[in-house]
Amino acid sequence: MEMSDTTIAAVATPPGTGGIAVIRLSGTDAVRIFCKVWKGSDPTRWKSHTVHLGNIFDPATGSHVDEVVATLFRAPASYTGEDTIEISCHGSALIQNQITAALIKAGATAAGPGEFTRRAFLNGRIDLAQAEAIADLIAAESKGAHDLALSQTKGEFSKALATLRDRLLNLASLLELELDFSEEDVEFADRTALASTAADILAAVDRLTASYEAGQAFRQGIAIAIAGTPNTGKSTLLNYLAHDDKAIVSDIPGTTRDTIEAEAEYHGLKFRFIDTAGLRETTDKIENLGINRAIERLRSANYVFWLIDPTQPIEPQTALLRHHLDASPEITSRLYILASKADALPSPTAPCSESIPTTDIDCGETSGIGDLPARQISSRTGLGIDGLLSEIARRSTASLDPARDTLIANARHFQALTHAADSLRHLTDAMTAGLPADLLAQHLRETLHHLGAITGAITTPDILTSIFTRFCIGK
Ligand SMILES: Nc1nc2c(ncn2[C@@H]2O[C@H](COP(=O)(O)OP(=O)(O)OP(=O)(O)O)[C@@H](O)[C@H]2O)c(=O)[nH]1
Ligand SMILES: [Mg+2]
Repeated sequence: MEMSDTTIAAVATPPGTGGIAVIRLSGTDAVRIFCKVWKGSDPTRWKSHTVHLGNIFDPATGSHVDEVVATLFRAPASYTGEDTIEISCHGSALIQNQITAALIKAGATAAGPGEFTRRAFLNGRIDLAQAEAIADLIAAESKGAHDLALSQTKGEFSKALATLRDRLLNLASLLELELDFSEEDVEFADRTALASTAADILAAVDRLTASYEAGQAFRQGIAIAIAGTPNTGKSTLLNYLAHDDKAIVSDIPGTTRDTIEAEAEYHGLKFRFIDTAGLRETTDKIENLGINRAIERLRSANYVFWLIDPTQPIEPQTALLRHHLDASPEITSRLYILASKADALPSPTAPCSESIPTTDIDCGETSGIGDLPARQISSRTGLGIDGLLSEIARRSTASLDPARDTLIANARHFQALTHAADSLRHLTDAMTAGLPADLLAQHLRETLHHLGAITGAITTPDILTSIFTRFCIGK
C-alpha cells in the first residue's frame, strides 16, 4: 500500500464564482498547517466535528484574505480517514485561489483529481467499488442513476461480493487442508457439496453480469434514434419528447439536415433522443451527408423509432424501411415502427383490424402497416408516447430497481465478474473431470483474485490511478 505522508489541499466546490466555496485540507499535518493561516480560537483545542468563525491570512505577506467558517473532522472520523479541515469562504474565484495558495505556502500540497477519495480508500474508509460509486453519484443525471450510485456508495454491491468471497474462501480452506494431507490421499472436501456450492456462486455471479445492461441503462441512459422518410414528423416528435423547440419543423420535406440531440428524463431514466435527416434518394450533397449521419446513428442507438406517416402513401415508406433493414438487420430487434400523426387520421382509436398482429398489443394504441406491426402515436396529442417510453424503460432495465436490486453498471466490474465466472466454469469442469485438489484450488484462487479486484482487496497503483484520475479535483 502506498503511504500518504503529505497534507493535501484543494477547492472542493465547482470552479468559478458562487455564494460560498469550500476548501478542503486533509492529512496528518492539517491542523498544524491550518494554524499558520488562521486567526481565531486555537484549532489544536477544537473538538472534532465543530464549526468555528475566524480569519484567513497569507502566511508569507500577512495580508488578510477572508473571514471564513472552518470545520474540523478529526481522524479517523472524516471522509479521508485523516485529520481534515473544511474552510467555507466567500465564493469568489480570487478568494478561493488565495486561500489555497496560503495553505500551500504553509506546507500543504495541491491535491490531484480524486485524491481525497483515494485516501479514503487507502485508509479503509471505503472500498474501490464504493469509491467509483461516489464518482457516479456526483455525475448522476437521472433518478435511476442516482439510486444506483447511492446504493453502491452505501456498499450494497460490496456486501453481495463479500458474501460470495466468504463462500469461496470456505471452499478454498477445505481444499487447502486436503493439500496439507496430500500424502494420505484423503478428501476433506466432499466433491458433491463442493460442486453444488460452486454452481451456486456461479449462478450469483452470472446474475450480476446479466444485470450489466440494466445497470448501463440506469447509469448512461438510453439513446433513441428517430428515423423515417422526410416529413413524417420526426422533428416534431423530438420537440415533444424534449419539451423544447429543439428542431425546426416545417411541411417542406427535407427540413432536417443534421442530427439533433436532446435529453429528457422519463420513468427515472435519462433518455437521449436523436432526430435525423429524413431518409430518401437525393442528389443534394448536404442532404446526403446528413443521411449518412442518420444511418450511423441508427446503428449506434439503443433503439430506433421508425416513423411512418399514415396520411401519405405507405408503400414508398415501407419499401425504404425494408431496404434499411436488409442493409442493417441488427436494427430489427431494437426497432419500433410508429405510425405518426394519429390525430390527423379519421379515427385514431379505431379497433385493430384483422390483418394486424394482436399479440400483447393494446388496440387503442396500435395499428398495422401492411404486415409490419406498428403503433400509433401523435406528437400533437401525445397519444401512445408515454406507454411506449414506459415499455422501453421496463425492457432496458429488465424491471430491476437499483434501490432494491443489486446491479452492476461499471465496465471494470463487468469485466472482473466475467473473468470470475470463467474461472468458476473451469473449476466446475475440473471437478467433473475428477482433477486433483491442487488444480481445483488454483481455479478457486483465480476466482477470488477477480472478485477481489472489484472492491480493491487486490489492486495495483496503476488501477488506482486510472480510477481516481477520472474524479474531479477536490473530491
Ligand atoms: N397532425 C399532425 N401533424 C404533425 C405531427 N407531427 C408532425 N406533423 C406535421 O408534419 C409536418 C412535418 O413535420 P416535421 O417534424 O418537420 O417532419 P420531419 O420528419 O422532421 O421532416 P424532415 O426533417 O423533412 O425529414 C409538419 O407540418 C408538422 O406540423 C402530428 O403528430 N400530428
Ligand atoms: Mg425534421
